[in-house]
Amino acid sequence: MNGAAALVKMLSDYGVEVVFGVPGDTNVALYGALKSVEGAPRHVLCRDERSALFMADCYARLSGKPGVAEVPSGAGAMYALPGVAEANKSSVPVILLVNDIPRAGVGRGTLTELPISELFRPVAKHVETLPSVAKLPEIVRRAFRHATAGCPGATVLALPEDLLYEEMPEENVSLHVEPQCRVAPSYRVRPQPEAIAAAMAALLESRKPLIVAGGGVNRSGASAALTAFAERMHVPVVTTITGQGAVRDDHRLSIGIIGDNGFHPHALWAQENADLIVYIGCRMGSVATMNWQRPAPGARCRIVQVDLDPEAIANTYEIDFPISGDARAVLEAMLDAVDPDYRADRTSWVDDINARRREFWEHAASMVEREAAPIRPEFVIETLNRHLPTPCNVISDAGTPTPYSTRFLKFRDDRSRLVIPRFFGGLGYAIPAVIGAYYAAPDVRPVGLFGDGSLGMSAGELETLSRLNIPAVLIHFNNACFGWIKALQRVTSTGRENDGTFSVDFNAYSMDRLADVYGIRSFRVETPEEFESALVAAFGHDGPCFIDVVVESIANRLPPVYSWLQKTGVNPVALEEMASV
Ligand SMILES: Cc1ncc(C[n+]2csc(CCOP(=O)(O)OP(=O)(O)O)c2C)c(N)n1
Ligand SMILES: [Mg+2]
Repeated sequence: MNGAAALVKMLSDYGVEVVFGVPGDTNVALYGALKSVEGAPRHVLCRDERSALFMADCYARLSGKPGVAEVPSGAGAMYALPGVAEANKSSVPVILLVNDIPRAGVGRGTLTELPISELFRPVAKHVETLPSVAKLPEIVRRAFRHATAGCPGATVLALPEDLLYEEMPEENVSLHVEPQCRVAPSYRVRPQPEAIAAAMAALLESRKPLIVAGGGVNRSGASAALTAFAERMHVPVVTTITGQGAVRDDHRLSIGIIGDNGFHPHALWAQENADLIVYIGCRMGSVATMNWQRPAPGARCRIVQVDLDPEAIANTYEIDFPISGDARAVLEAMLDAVDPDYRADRTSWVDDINARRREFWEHAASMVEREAAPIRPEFVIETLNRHLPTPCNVISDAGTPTPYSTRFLKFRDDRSRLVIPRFFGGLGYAIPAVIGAYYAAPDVRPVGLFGDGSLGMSAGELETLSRLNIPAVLIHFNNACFGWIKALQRVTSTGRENDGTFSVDFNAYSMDRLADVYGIRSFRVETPEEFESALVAAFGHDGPCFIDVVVESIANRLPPVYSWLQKTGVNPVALEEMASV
């Protein structure tokens, strides 16, 4: 057995079902093994390494298993960087295999030579270069352990191709795998009992507590534990964008989202009026705290912060009750600590929040422009709410889809998820990501939401989608511009000529024709009725579909982005000032 075959056998024993990749001059050994080793993972041929990594990222977010990608040396490795960085910062377990140049060429100006470990060190959790074929099993195990243990993240292995051709010695080498590292988190870090006791004592005293669920809750698979804890303690839950979906949207205690992008006024009200806030799996960074203004500095509200990474605790706020541990393990420990006779009574607090929540949704429903053309983005989401199959996985890119889907998309089941790669918000994620989503959950319909700027960066993967017949429904927000940036320029412009916008416009095209080239069922939609019937047809079709929707430009009417509304003198939380919807 050569090194490549041993690698593929180990991937298979780790339960890797699919490897996303792009071939190059250095991938021949690996491809030979992927083709011939029995039980080898399926190889998904991608059209761009960026996409391969985005597929692996989304696969991992939705399956909880490490997403594996492979790329060639040099340019291929460089193109893989964005997805490694996003996965790592979002604590998503991703493993990148770089098929590197043979060792004999190192330092000799070999075509595509690049210091892989130096390139990836700042953006990955762990990077290692294979020094000899006998070390391969060990570094593969380390890669899975680093990806899944502690705070999950991205790991990169540089594999000189000559070593993958070498025979694996039989003596003193074991190809065993560590079964716990097949999923993340591989080791659930339990909290300290004293920390739980202190936080629970404060929570029992609190009359107006609130839980803020961040991305860590979804990473740790803590939805059921969170729902059970919130119900037992009668504590309302708000989420950040990456925590969305942690408690189903129609639950009485699932209030809405906080943060700049798509915030719900009633969720912010709850945050402002709480006397104790439990942040779980939330770093309390710039987005979730609106540049550290919410909670207001010096506010008289006590804070519990739960994070897997103790170094992330109290980094931006003074924390009254720090708890280090896995989100699910902490919630289970807190639930265990509740006296069986305890009866929570926070009815008036929960009622107050829900009254505001109801008022918001009634107002929003009364303001949806159902006739407008170009179509309003909120109409797109509202219509999706009525037609999405249950469950479904929705993946959204930066630009118009983000604030509108975070604010208006509603899931009424426990399994559906909204995935937004929020740490870097790189455009061009959603189209490849629906492919990763499909392999993570083949029985769940993946839906991609993205703008025309984003499409320009990932259109090549329409071929992959078609070739693999992935039954994704792609919804293209076509506004002929980098709308988000155009809007930002308008918000910040101080009366320059040409309304202050600069170098953000495209020509207008019918992009359904592009999908058509690949044999993807496509629709061009300019009116609300056309959108509604296209959605019905798309969800009725079991192959890939592309809906090209001519939407109102985000630059023409402000989206629900708190800081932008504030900058233009609109009160972001006043319902009567909601421009529309
Ligand atoms: C790779 C990358 N480059 C640049 C940006 C900055 N950026 C954020 S939103 C945006 C405009 C998005 O345009 P489009 O996809 O058409 O969506 P729209 O805002 O028009 O709805 C840009 C350029 C980014 N997020 N990612
Ligand atoms: Mg656009």
